[in-house]
Amino acid sequence: MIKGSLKGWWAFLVVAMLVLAACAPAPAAAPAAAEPAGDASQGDAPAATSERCGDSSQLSDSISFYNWGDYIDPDVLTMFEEECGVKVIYDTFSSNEDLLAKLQGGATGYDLIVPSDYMVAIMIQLGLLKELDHANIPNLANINEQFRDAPYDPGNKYSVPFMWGTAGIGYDADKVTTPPTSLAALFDPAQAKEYAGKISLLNDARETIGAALKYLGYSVNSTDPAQLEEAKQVLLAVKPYILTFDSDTYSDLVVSGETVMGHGWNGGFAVAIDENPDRNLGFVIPQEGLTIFVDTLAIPASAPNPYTAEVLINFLHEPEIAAMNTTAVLYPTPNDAALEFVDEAIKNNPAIFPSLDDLGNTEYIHDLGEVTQLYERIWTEIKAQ
Ligand code: N2P
Repeated sequence: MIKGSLKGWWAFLVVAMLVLAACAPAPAAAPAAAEPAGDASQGDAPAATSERCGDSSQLSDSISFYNWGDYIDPDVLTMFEEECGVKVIYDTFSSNEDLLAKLQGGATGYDLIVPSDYMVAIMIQLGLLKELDHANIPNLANINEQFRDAPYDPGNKYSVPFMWGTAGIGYDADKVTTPPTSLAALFDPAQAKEYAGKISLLNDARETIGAALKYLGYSVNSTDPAQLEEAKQVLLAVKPYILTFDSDTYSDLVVSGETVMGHGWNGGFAVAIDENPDRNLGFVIPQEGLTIFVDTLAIPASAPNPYTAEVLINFLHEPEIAAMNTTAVLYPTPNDAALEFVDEAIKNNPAIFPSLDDLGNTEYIHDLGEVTQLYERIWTEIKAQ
């Protein structure tokens, strides 16, 4: 268990982002492609852009960035807009599957997206990503070797790691009898019943079925139909005690007292812990282990402004910029050069920067090919019940 003690002005910005995200209407379609449709909009680009902006004559007027919620320091986007003269059209999604559905549904306006590891593999196979020109992304060299050249994208041909993290359980220690250490807190009906209506689970087929599989002692990547059926039964048995399946506000729910514990990702809870130093909030990776992820910056094959997207990827991996982001969203950056600009209190907080040596039971989600459909079917059944 960890407790937060960090304080920061950025907390306000994160809350503001949450409020904005909550108020924003769900976009019916991808934002319109920037005008003109081509990448270059010579003449319009401001005369003086910083050296962090690449070749200004090739920059588009705007760029459409589709990211997870609460996953950027808004100041970074403003800096990019002001420094490079490119307007950022920013929108958010809540799961890899939603992102995929958006692209498969024919959305063509996005220039920069943030798929996780396994989703990169899926999108490469489907031809949905554009090969990156590494010459435009020299800051790739700042990425820790452990996160480069991963099996989901050998050679980082299509993706650059953005942030990484783990799933776990966040909780209010003043409202639970004992702080959770095991997935049994969520999935043993006898235990979950004690907090009936005060528990949330991620709204994410692979994460949540994966968590139930982990509780049962199986892999989050199980392809065994019998194990998957067992996981489904686990989820159905506790569903009456689940307030909501939610991937965006799980930590707010604990803060507001609507839940006492929730399944979520580390940074979301780390921000809540940090913003509420007077509360007894905690986050734990359960003893059974759970998921670890690397979310990446990638460019859709259909992107109208791929050059500008590469420039933004590179900008996001300037050491100071990556440090700003990690400090705001409290997910660990894979950018080694950024670490000297990150507070010791953040770097040494194991809930924010888990020790990579200490994650033995955690697993990356893998692309399971056709078995994915079985997960989707089970997920639909669980949600429908
Ligand atoms: C940020 C979401 C983290 C993404 N709110 C998990 N892959």
